Amino acid sequence: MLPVVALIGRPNTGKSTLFNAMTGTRDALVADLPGLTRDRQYGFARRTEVPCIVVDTGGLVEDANEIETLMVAQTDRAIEEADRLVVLVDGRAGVTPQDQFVAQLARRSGKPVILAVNKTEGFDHDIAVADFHQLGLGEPHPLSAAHDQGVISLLEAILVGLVPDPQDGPEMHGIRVAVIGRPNVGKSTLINRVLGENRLVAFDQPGTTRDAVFVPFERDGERYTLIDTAGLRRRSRVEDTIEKFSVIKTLQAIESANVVIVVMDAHDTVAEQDASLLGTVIEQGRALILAVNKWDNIPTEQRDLIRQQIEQRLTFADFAPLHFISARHGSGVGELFASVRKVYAAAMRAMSTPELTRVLETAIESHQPPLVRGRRIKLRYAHQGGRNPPVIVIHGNQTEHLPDAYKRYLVNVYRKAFDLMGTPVRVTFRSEVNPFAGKRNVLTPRQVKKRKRLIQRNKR
Ligand SMILES: Nc1nc2c(ncn2[C@@H]2O[C@H](COP(=O)(O)OP(=O)(O)OP(=O)(O)O)[C@@H](O)[C@H]2O)c(=O)[nH]1
Ligand SMILES: [Mg+2]
Repeated sequence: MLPVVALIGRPNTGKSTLFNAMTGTRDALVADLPGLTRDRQYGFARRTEVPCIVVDTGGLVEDANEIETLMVAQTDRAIEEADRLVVLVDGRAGVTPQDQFVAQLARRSGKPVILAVNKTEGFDHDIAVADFHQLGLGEPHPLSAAHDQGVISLLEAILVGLVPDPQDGPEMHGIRVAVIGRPNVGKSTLINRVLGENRLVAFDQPGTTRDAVFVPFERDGERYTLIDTAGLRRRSRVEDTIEKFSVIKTLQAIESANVVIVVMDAHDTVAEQDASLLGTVIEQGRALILAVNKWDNIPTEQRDLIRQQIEQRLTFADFAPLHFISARHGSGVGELFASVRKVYAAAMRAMSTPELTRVLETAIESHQPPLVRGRRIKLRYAHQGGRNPPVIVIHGNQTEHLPDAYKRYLVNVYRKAFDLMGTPVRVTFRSEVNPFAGKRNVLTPRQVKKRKRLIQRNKR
C-alpha cells in the first residue's frame, strides 16, 4: 500500500502550496489569508521513485478558537493516519511559538519527521535554516514550494528506506479488484456475498489471517484478489453498522487495483462524492465498473426512469459497464464479475505497432487532422506505451497543435478497434524534433528557398 505523508505547520507557512507542488494539482485552496485550509486534502505524489499519498492540513495554532479547534482535531487525525510527517515552517518569519507547538506535536507522535523550511528562494540556505535547529527535529530541509525548489529532494528524504510496491504480476494473485463507494451503499454486503460464495484461496491454508487487506479468492475458475477498504470480514452483521469512509484507504485501494468497482445506492441520485470517486479512478487509469446497488428495493415501474437518470449523470464515465445489482440477494453479481474479467482483459490488451499504425491510417483517411498555418498536422505511426491503462503513443509532426476534439476522436477509434471497454485509454503524442530549431545560423530548406528567391528578385 502507498505510504502516507502529512504536511503540518502553523497557518500560512505554505502547506497547500507545497501540496500542489508535490501532487501537481491546483486543487487545494491557496490564499494569503491564514487558516484557509479547514479540511484535509488528499492527493497522489508521483514525482519520485516511491509514490505516496500526501495529506494537506489546516494550520495549527496553540490557543485555538472554535474553528481552529476543529482544525487541530483534523490535523490530529491526519497525524494519526500518516506514516511520515513533514513539519513546514516559514523561513522568512523565523521560529515562532506556534512552530514550537507544532514541533512538539510531531515529536510526540513518534513518527518519522522532517522539518522543511519554506520560502527560501533567493536566500543562502545555511543562513535560512540556521534558526530552526532549535526545534529539535534534526537537520532542516530548505525549499521553495512556490518556485518548486527542493520539493523532489524533500519527497525523497521523507520516503527514504521505502521501496515501491512490487508490481506482482497477474499470474501471482489474479485480477486485483477494489470495491469502493460512499458509506452504506452496500460495499460490505457485496464483498461478504462474493467471499461467502467463493473459495478463499489463502484462507484455505493454515496460518493466514482473515483480517488481511488483500484477500485472494477463486470464482468460476478465475483467480482474484479483493482489496478490502474497511476490514469488512470482521463484522458479523454489516448491515447494522455505519461504515466509516476512509479517503486514504480508498486511494490506496484504487492505486493497488487493476479493476475498481464503484458501488452506488439506487435510492440516491449520483452524488458529488460518487462523481469525484469516479474521477479519481479515471485519472489513475484504472479499469472501472459501476454497480448501482439495492436494485431489488426499487419498484419495477420506477426502474426505467431511475436507470435513465443515473445514465445521464454518468456520461463522463460512459466507457464503463453499468450494472444494476442486489448485493443482498446476489442478483446481477455474476454479470458484474463477467464484466470484471472483460475490462481487465481490455486494460491488459497487447496491441502491436503495425496494428496500431493501421488503425491510425484508417482513422486519418476518414478524418484528416487540421492544417496549422497552411501545413497539415502529420500523424505517422503508433506504438503501445503501457497497459492498465492502455497507452498509445502516436508519432508525427506539429502534434502539439492537435485539437482536443481530434484527440477524442482517436481515443474512440482505438477504443472501438481494440474493444477497449471499461478502461480509460491514453493517447499521447510525440513530435519529431525539427533539426533546425534553435540553430540560428542554419536555415531550413524553406528559408533557403525564400532567400534564393529574394536574391533572384534583387538581381533583377
Ligand atoms: N515567497 C514564497 N511564498 C510562498 C511560498 N510558498 C507559499 N508561499 C505563500 O505563502 C502564503 C501561504 O501559502 P499557503 O500554501 O496557502 O499556506 P498554508 O500553510 O496552506 O496556509 P493555511 O492552510 O492557511 O494554514 C501564500 O501567499 C503563498 O503564495 C514560497 O515558496 N515562497
Ligand atoms: Mg492551506
